[in-house]
Amino acid sequence: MRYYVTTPIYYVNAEPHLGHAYTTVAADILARYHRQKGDEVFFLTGTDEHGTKIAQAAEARGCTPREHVDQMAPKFQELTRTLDASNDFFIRTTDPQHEAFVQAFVEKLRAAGDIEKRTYGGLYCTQCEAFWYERDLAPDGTCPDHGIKPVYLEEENYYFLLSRYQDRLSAFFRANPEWVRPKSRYNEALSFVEQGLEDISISRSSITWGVPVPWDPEQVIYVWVDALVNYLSALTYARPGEDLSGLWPGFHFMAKDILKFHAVIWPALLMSAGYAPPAGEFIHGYLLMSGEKMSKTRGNVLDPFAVIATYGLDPLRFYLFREVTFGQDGVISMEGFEQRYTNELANELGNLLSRSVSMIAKYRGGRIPQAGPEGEVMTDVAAEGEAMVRAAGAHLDAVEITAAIESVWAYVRRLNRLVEEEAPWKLAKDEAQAGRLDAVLRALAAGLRLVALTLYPVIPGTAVEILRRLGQPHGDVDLRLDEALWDRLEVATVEVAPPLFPRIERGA
Ligand code: ME8
Repeated sequence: MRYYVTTPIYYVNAEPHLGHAYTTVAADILARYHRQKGDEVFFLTGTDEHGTKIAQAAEARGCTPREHVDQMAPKFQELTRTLDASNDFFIRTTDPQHEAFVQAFVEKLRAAGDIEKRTYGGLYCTQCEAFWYERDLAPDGTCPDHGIKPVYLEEENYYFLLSRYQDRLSAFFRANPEWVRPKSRYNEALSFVEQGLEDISISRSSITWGVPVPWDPEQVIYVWVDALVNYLSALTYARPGEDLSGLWPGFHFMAKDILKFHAVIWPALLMSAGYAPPAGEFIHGYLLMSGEKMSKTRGNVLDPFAVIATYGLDPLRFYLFREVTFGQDGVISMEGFEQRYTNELANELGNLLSRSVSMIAKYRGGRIPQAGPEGEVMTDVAAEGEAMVRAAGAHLDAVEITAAIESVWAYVRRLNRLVEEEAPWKLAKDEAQAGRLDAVLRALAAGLRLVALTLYPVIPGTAVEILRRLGQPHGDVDLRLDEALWDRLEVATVEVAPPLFPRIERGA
């Protein structure tokens, strides 16, 4: 199976923030999961560098757009690395190969007879890089996404005849009821299509920071067309000498702010240019801080670099997907983060590993016991562990990241109960119970190994560390899900080491 997965390409008008980190980690979780299944995965992320919004940001900083994007793009690349995202390529829309591809793409729209020159005037929000109808604005006339007033803009531009695609889009939606998820977003996009589509301007004459329209270099291509096309262009030059076009169609992740572009305009552009529509799209909700969407324009952003520097990467990756049901909006806070860090990561998972490893060290000289006849008493724990692996997988197949984590966590708690119920420290005092103690210690190691393999997509560093401390192989092939069987536990020597999640030092 092929799995081509993308994030939005982020605007480089300001610093990267936690909202960007969120989508990148979501796509990374799915990319890692599909690699564990043995799929051929290609994971793309990148930056959106043209358009008015970027040109204005550059002007405000007193530099040229080129200087601006060359300073900002590396910060987004650094975020990708800091998040340990396993992306196969990072695209910048100022890459010359991308620009050439965009020009060829709009030529295809023109060859299909879908481009016309017209004059249009309307209210334009630079932050959205989109026109708004007055009826869709907030009562005070501001853009509902950014809280600022759009400005009137009138230009003679090239139009893409989106209205022509209404029937084909409706038919595509009806034939593929799951192509946009969750369902509420599918319904929203479909109703947008069925309300009647208007043609859209796909060029700008008032700005110069963009890809020139090939047949009229006085105009530049509308930044959204330029941006969407990245999902195709990247495949032509991500691996020099290799054409990856066969990976299309891809699966897109994004938040609901850019649903219409991806679920309505993008498939129509693809149809016009002769490509298949996307394989699917998952539209997640907003991370909210104190009840408001976290956004650069509103200035209420959390700096992912700072959180990671203080607490480490995996606690952040875990918290975002544990706390906020993936697909819904959710409030995040530092207090909530610290609570989950302490209660779940440090106490439930971290302690389970420390206890298990130190009991194996203390009672069995650090060697995981062989499977013996008393192993029978652990059949329930074994069956539940393998069922947990399947349940988490089914959730990830359905892009239910939060539910997948919940399946694993119920099992982490199950293993903690096992320790309490069996009280290995008591078994250790009775020579007659030696077989049972072997079985319990072995079960803890086997269970933790399954936990590590299933949590790997979400907290890869921690998962590999758990396997390492249990003396288990942890190379790419060892992480494959077909290895996630109870009996694959190797008899190995464990390593006693400091807590996985150290206590948070206040005021440090
Ligand atoms: O829209 N909660 O770029 P952008 C959750 N360049 N996700 C959030 C978020 C929040 N508070 N804030 C941002 C653009 N995001 C275009 C995309 S794609 C061809 C072009 C994430 O920098 C989320 O994925 O404004 C959202 O869709 C994206 O960042 C918007 O990033």
